[in-house]
Amino acid sequence: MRIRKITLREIHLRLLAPFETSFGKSELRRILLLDADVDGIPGWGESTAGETPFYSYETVETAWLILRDYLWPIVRGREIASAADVWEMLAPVRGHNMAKAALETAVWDAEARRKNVPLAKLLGGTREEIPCGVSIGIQPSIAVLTAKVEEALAAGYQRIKIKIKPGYDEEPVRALRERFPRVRLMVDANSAYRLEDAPLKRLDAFHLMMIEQPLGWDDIYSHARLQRQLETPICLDECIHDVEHARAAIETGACRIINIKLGRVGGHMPARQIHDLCRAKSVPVWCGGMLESGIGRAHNIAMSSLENFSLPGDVAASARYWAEDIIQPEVEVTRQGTIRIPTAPGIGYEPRVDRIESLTQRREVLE
Ligand code: OSB
Ligand code: MG
Repeated sequence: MRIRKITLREIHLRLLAPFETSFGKSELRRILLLDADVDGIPGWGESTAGETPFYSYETVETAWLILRDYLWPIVRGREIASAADVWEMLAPVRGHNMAKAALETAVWDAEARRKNVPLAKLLGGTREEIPCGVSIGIQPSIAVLTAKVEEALAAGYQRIKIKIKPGYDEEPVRALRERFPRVRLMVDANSAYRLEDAPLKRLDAFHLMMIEQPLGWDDIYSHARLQRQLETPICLDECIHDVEHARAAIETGACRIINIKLGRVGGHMPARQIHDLCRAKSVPVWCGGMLESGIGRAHNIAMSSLENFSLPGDVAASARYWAEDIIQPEVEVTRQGTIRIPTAPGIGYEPRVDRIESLTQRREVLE
């Protein structure tokens, strides 16, 4: 197959509520969408690059530039045997995984549509539904936080993750543990701590499922030192950009769980490599979220159908984020806190092209 054309689009989507982490607050999402024309068949992808370079060095601007000036020229006019080959083709560009993922995942969608199979099946997924959790941002008070947790549990979500930062850690965790003694609870620090910070060790008292990415975004070594001092498993997010990072983290004991994000690792192929390595090492994985629109969310759901995605991920219902999503149907979560893998071809949800057009702030067509 050949990619005849790609369209880059920036859409703006306002979150229902601001999402606050240790690195900042997000309200209006700027989202880079990519749609590819693969021999006349459309494929859709989303770059999860943020508005700011505070989670990773990539932003909407860098992803756009790398796609236009470096990734598109690599694939333009080339015969591609399978979406599985795109990742290797893009390897000459170092890093910029979120830009790569937008393109790579779009080709997977197109290939699945062409073969008339759900993307989950094409990827080798075995699950019919996936377990879901929620990620709850930093809240103005413990009372508000508790109410948000209550609401998510009432909706059926299987685990609760809260964001923490220095000064907002032990207290909210203690409050939630007292109120919900048996709930599956975890925290995500987004690299806000240093190895010597005492609050991390104090979190061992609360039987958390895991502590996600407490230390430096590129510092596997310090996580290995920290994990030796903690009972609670460490889960790495920011540190894992490819399968060799995952290997280094597992072999040095820097984590016992890995969060896989399509954007951070560069697409479905590298995600599957990490998934397979983790399975071989008996390390469970789960799918992280980046406040995606329905397109990125649909790709997350397809990826999460792989066997070793055994822990509830951060992939939640569209209605937790948006007044109206850009896919049809929207992503819904069952009373049991699961999402059923769609059975329609490709990502399994239809992009609402008219709505996407009306949200588009800028566009560039590359032929
Ligand atoms: O670290 O998992 C993270 C959102 C933006 C950037 C980083 C992270 C997150 C989340 C949100 O936790 C997960 C979601 O999409 O609900
Ligand atoms: Mg995280």
